[in-house]
Amino acid sequence: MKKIIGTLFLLTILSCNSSKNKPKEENLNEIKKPNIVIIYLDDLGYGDLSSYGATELQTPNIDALANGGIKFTNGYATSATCTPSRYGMLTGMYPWRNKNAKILPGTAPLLIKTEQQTLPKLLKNNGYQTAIVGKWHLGLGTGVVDWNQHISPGPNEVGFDEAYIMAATQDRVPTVYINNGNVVGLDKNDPIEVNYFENFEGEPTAISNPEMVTMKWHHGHNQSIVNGIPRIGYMKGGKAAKWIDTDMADHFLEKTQQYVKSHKEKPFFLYYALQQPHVPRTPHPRFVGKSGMGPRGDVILQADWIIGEFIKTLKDEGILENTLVIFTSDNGGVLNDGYYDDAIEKIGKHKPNGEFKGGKYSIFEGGTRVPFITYWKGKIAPQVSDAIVCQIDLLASIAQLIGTKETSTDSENILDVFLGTSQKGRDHLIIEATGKTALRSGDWLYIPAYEGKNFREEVGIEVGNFPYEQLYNLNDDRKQQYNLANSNPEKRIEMKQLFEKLRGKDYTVGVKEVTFE
Ligand code: NG6
Ligand code: CA
Repeated sequence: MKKIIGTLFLLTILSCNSSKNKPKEENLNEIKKPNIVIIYLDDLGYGDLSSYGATELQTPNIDALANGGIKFTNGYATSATCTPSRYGMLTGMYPWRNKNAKILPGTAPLLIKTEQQTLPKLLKNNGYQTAIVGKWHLGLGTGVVDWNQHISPGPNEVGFDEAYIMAATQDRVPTVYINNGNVVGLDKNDPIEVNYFENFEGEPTAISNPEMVTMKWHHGHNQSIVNGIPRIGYMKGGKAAKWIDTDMADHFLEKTQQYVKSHKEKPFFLYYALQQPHVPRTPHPRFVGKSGMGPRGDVILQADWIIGEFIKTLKDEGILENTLVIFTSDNGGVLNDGYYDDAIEKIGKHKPNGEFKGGKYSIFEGGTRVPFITYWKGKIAPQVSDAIVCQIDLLASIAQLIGTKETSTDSENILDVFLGTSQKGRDHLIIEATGKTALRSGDWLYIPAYEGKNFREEVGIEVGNFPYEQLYNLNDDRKQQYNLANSNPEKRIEMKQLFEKLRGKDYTVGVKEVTFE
């Protein structure tokens, strides 16, 4: 019944929309399909937005989406790190089904199989133009990549018509933009070489030449130096192609604005993957010092401004009312992720992950519970939703939105929830943090016993490993302070059984300790 109401609602809004635009008959199908934009932040925590409770940072542009759309309070990334979350969102498959879905080096091969179903492929096959601008971090090529030739397979081979990306992360080499498989601005006489195991002879690193470093490394991040920032991995050559860190956010914004302007005549899907507030945090000079919280706060303010500009572009181009905007983040927040950048010293009262325990890398809620907003001007009624939703569900839900079905993955069709006509989200969800998995079902969270340390000194985060089972009621105990595994054995056993049914009994196989240098 709810499905029927949802579908009726959608048909009504689509027909309202099309009658308002008075489309020509032959354009009817295309105009009926809304544009879809996913704005995806990197390491933005649940508590980093004023609409999600931050008092020390003001994020008015993102708040406008949260307040004008659906603000989900139980919205999840699949994972507490980047690569697996992006893999889950784009393929609709739980990342723990793919043993290689873990934080990838810049030289990793493409993680998504070219024959695999993906969100951009689904949309492309249904008449959409598709594009990614921003962070990729899902591998490129099939083994050894020659960065001086056309790089393939990559995003273009898994469904994106257009791909303007950075290969991995802002802290990993190669520090260049790649446009549809070609390094932007490459001088063929200065070829790029990349290696994650050994340095190139004579190339400076943060260890050999600490005087060249302007942002000090704390753990890891002591290899090649680019723009004074020491990175993960070694890189040689490509001088003219290297990005300017402080310009990156504006650069990606410009690319998305150009894309919107030149593709607005037909429906498009744009995956806009901002690099902020991941390390190294490099605000443009006009945002430096604006937050009083150091670079981490500054880049959040910059990202908020950028998103405001992007939404303004949709508006100015007259397509805001025909665009579904989804805003979320790939994992929870972290303060010290490898550089000394005042994130800890200047944090004050701010809580990047709100009241949730843990953060990035953590199986506690701070790792995967993230801001999650759906916004569709004039179509989605503003509201707060406590339904459990996950980024993995976008595939099947968007399939429904465009009038098709997608049932072959872990993705659940909860379109009604994303459009706000139902509050009934997922019954259960498996979340993941650096290979370790846990079960959310209803109000409950079950974490099996795992080996390894709970507290990661380097990042200052409790990741949730204990040699005994944990059971929390997230409704009564949002901070995960009371482990009820012993006092409520019935629930624990019920959760464990469901977990093992969904996940399989060999869930510790292949789970390795993540170590930081
Ligand atoms: C870790 C990096 C961290 C960050 C992370 C990936 C070290 C010591 N730490 O290995 O700085 O780059 O990988 O972050 O190298 S993610 O958001 O892309 O998952
Ligand atoms: Ca991330």
